[in-house]
Amino acid sequence: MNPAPFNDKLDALKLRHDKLINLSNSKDERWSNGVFDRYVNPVVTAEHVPIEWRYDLDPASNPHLLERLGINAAFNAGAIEHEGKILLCLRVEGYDRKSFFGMAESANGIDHFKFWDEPLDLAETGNPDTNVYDMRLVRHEDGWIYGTFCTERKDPSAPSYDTSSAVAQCGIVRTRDFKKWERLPDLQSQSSQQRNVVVHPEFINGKYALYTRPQDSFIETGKGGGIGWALCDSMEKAVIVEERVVDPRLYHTIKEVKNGQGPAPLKTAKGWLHLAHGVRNTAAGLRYVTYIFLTDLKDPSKVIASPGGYFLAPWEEERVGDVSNVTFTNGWIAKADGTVLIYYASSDTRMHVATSRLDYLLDYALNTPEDGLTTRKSLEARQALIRKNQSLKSK
Ligand code: M1P
Repeated sequence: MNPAPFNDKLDALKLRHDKLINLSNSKDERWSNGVFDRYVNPVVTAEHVPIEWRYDLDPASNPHLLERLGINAAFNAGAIEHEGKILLCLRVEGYDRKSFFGMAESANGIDHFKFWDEPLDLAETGNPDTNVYDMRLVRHEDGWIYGTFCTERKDPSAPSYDTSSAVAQCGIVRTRDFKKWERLPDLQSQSSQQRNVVVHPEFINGKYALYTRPQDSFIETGKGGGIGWALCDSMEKAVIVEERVVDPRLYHTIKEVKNGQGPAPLKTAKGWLHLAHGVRNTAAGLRYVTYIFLTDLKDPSKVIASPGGYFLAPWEEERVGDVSNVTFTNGWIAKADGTVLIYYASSDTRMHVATSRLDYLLDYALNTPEDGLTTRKSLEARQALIRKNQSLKSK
């Protein structure tokens, strides 16, 4: 059998890719909790990545049209609305395990996401990043759009036989137009490990405010952990001297092992609405779910509502992937009409969208009972609900 000619193979490859980009999305009718809608298709996958990023398309150097630089996954995207378009800044991971950032855009935020021609050209600081991931994009009132992300490097204090210990810190970029990006010095804090650092969109007492996640080691939280809060004078040389945990991890909750701020909070009439991830351990490994909480409008470090349990967790096929049983979010967008687009990745593999409304999310935040922390309290909350419904029937 003769192999197909180069041009036939290329046409087939392009057709397949175009078909995927042009695939329309629709609400998944299997899901219904009233709080948010899920969608049938993921919004971005590894297969959405342009073929020019993966194949050498020159018949002279690649006559068999073999893939040269494969893409393993596209996930954990920051999100922002810009000039009427929905932009995602994705963690694109090659077969070599290294991630980089790729911008993809869509008119409606639900389907037809298309990557820009080239990945984000991230500059290095004097200390090269071994890996970068999980960008949070924030339009700050100072006029810049900040991107904070995790920069990971080998732990210099690890013994020579230890080839996996790493130090995670917060890298910072800023842009005004998403074309020119300026890399700023990494955040300096007292914590030896920082991931999930997010800039608050407004000044607090004239200072920049950051959500942090101090940890003692790369995987283990140690004595640290929880969503932290810190102020700093400048983003051009961001230094925080004091970090305070404002949303701690707690025994026998969905954030027992660790947690982290998702995207920047959304401003509502009743407070700042936060989306975060919480992690617990199981016999099958860590389970990552997302949760919501509300903080005070004037003092965003003060939690004023804390609905118990998870908001969105791995469901059906989302449960399986490179790191199974994970939902992770670092992007959401509140549109002018009240719609909220919630971007979440499943199992460190692909990106999804869920849609809700700001008033629904506030209702959820204010009216979902808190985790009572004991089975008795939890039972009492459910009994109260059942009895209330029974009394409605007898009226
Ligand atoms: O594998 C699940 C997630 O693990 C890390 O999140 P956290 O810092 O909260 O532990 C990150 O590596 C994240 O990218 C990943 O999705």
